[in-house]
Amino acid sequence: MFPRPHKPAWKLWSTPGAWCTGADGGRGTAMSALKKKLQDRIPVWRNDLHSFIKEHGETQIATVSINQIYGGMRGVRAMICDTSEVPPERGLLIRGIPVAELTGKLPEEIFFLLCTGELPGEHELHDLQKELSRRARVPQYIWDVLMAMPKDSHPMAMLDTAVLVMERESQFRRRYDEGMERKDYWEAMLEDSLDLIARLPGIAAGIYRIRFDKGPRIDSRGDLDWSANYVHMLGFDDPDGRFGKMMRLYLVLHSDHEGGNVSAHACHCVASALSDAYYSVSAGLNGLAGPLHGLANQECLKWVLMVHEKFGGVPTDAQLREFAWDTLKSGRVIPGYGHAVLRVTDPRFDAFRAFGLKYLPEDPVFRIVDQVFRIVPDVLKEQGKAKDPWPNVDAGSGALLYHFGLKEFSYYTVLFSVSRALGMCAQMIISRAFGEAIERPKSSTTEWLKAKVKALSPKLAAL
Ligand code: FAM
Repeated sequence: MFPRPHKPAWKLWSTPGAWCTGADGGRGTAMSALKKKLQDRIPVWRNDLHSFIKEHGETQIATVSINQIYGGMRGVRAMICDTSEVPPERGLLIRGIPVAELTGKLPEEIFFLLCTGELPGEHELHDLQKELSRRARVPQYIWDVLMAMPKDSHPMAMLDTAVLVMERESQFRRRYDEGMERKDYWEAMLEDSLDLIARLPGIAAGIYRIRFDKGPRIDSRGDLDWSANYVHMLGFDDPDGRFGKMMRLYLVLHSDHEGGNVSAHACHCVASALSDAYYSVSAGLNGLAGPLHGLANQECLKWVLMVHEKFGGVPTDAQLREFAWDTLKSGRVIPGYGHAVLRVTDPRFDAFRAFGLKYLPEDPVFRIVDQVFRIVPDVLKEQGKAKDPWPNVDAGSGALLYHFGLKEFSYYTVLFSVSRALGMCAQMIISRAFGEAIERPKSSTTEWLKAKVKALSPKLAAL
């Protein structure tokens, strides 16, 4: 089948309602509660969007400076993400709810919220858990591929490979090839997303056990929720349930962080070419593996442990201040601090810190994390470079994982990935439902920019 020309779907909504038929294409197949909710919501969203774009499509909402072009497009409002937003002075809101109010929820509940804008009711949650459990089995071919990888492969490279190798199972690609109608794209994306999300804990836990010689893989259990199953398959003893609680919190807090961060944006960009969920999430994971993004959590713990080792425990405030300055003077960043968008302490850091204060206040590594929080913002302010001197999500999570015995730093970004897949998938489902266009911003050469500036400035033109 030849690819069809891709017009943004809203341009095709000339007949309101044309995109509003049942998402199961009238086939009347059994439908999950999540799919049913989306099927109810999507026509409403589409009609609303159609009227909005029709009425205001030409309204200018932003301009772009040369600083922004060379500065990683910071602050340029040029994409849509309805699942979550990050106001610089408040931090993460998931569908308008501050993340601090969601810390007692299950990751599955967050996924439902990200997709639909509502937390699931009891029946809807149970139904989603059943869906995930039904799809959780990891096929043998994935293990064969992972086992064939070099022993020193980074766990992120292993996770990414596993995601990519599953592409052969994509329902979106199969149905696209069969001529699926555009109004049904979101439904196929939902199917792929559920398959992927269901399998990720098993795959990620398997990677942990293979990569770090932890013994045979552990099968999932039908009676456990998504995150409890992950903990079970990692193979940790958790007699008092604290590790399980921490992992649930971890998987909630990392789930989404609006659309412009590297992983979400890479995923969105690739998905906009109608690449399926496996290709797109794989692209997002490659971005998450970078040290300025998802890898910062491993870097951060390394830094804290260096402090611990150098001073033989918790240092004095003066020693820590000096250590922080030494890091800056050597041209390195202090990992876990600063943010491209946030201008306050990340509420996700606050949530981890609250957990640490409650469950492991005497742990020396956690005490250093807490001390860094008291000392480093002032050091960064004094240095005067970082626009945000406050801790981000990565500043505290590693110390908690370390406390519970998960000491293999290079695995930490895999945990982040399992959680972030929830947001990436939810964003792709919504973007397919909205029929968003293929991304294709215009780039400029530096010569073009210089000529433009000259033309705009009469004084420069006269030179
Ligand atoms: N330590 C030292 N310098 C820092 C810094 C930090 N923690 N944060 C920012 N700066 C520097 C930055 O390198 C830049 O220096 P140059 O002008 O010499 O290039 C200057 O301050 C201005 O940067 P900014 O505008 O405040 O930050 P950016 O938006 O360019 O970058 C981050 C944002 C997150 C990449 C940056 O703060 C950083 O490198 N932090 C440390 C790594 C980290 O924790 N990353 C995780 C981010 C997290 F949210 C995630 O994605 N998981």
